[in-house]
Amino acid sequence: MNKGVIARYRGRLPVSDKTPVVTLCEGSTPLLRADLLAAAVGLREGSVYLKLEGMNPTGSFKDRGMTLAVSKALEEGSQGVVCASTGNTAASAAAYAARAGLRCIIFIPKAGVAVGKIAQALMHGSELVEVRGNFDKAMTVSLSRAAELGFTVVNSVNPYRIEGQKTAAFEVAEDLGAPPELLFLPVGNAGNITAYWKGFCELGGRRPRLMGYQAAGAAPLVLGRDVEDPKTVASAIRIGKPLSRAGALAARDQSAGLIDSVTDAEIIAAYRLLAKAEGVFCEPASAASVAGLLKCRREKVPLSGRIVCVLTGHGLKDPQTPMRFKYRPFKER
Ligand code: AN7
Repeated sequence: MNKGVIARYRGRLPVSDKTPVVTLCEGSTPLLRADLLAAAVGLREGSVYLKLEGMNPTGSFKDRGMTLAVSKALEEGSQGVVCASTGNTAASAAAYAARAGLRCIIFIPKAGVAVGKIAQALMHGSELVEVRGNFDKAMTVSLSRAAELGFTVVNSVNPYRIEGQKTAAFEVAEDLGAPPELLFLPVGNAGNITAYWKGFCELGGRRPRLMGYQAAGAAPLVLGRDVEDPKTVASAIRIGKPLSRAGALAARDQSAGLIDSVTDAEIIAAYRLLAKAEGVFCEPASAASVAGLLKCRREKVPLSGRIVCVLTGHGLKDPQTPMRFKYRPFKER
């Protein structure tokens, strides 16, 4: 039975017998073979896999880090948690705080958070503050309010978030029997790429090249400078000043990987391909990983060995984006 990532990886996480474990049985997510995608990039069957992080309890990878961050906040006697979020961190913090009996205060950008994530934050009883401006503004406001309140910040500046999220690397390596050659993932605040790298390093042995993808209109790590007004259809990664910049660049350089960008059109094409060809509905930001893989193919980047694309969040988080497209009506044939 899956009892959550703290139970599964207790020996590799900063917890003790005294840590009250707040879990929703996150982690142990599927690693799905994607043979049609493999064919689309010219590889043989069994070489491309999708890590379905949308199968976590609140529908995103954030739950791995949140179980640890909220458990430690409770252990340390915190009265509440605070975060800024493009939505998924908010939904996850709200759920784990509810379970822990802690207050949860959330700062979100006024425009552009997917509706499913707001529904989750509200249902779990968090106190939602809409900040005029983008995520980066919400982050600034959130940090100063948290300090005033004396509450725990559960953004990925909280080291327990990264500790929890590194468990995804352990699972991928266990499921494949070894780490993959290449691991593709979307990059926003860059906590996740930092966490995967930490996880693979702790495992020892051969480490994958980490291939991180930002949206072209929100690509500070590709441009090498902050983006004042980030723009992309992938609202989860609409971030101009990533918190874990240093971790991301270290992961890129030490793994001989790269951090590149994909356009909104490339993200949407991958998003639709995954749903239609593989039967996997992820949210737009998540499809940036697969858009990155397809871009590598187009640009003739050598692809070999086993490849994992991380799909960070579930498609139902954002039920509005699919309504923009045209669909084929029923026809006799
Ligand atoms: C689906 O919830 O930043 O590079 O505030 O929701 O670790 O930031 C979400 C980020 C990728 C990027 N995919 O991960 C937030 C938030 C999805 C996401 C990312 C996010 P990081």
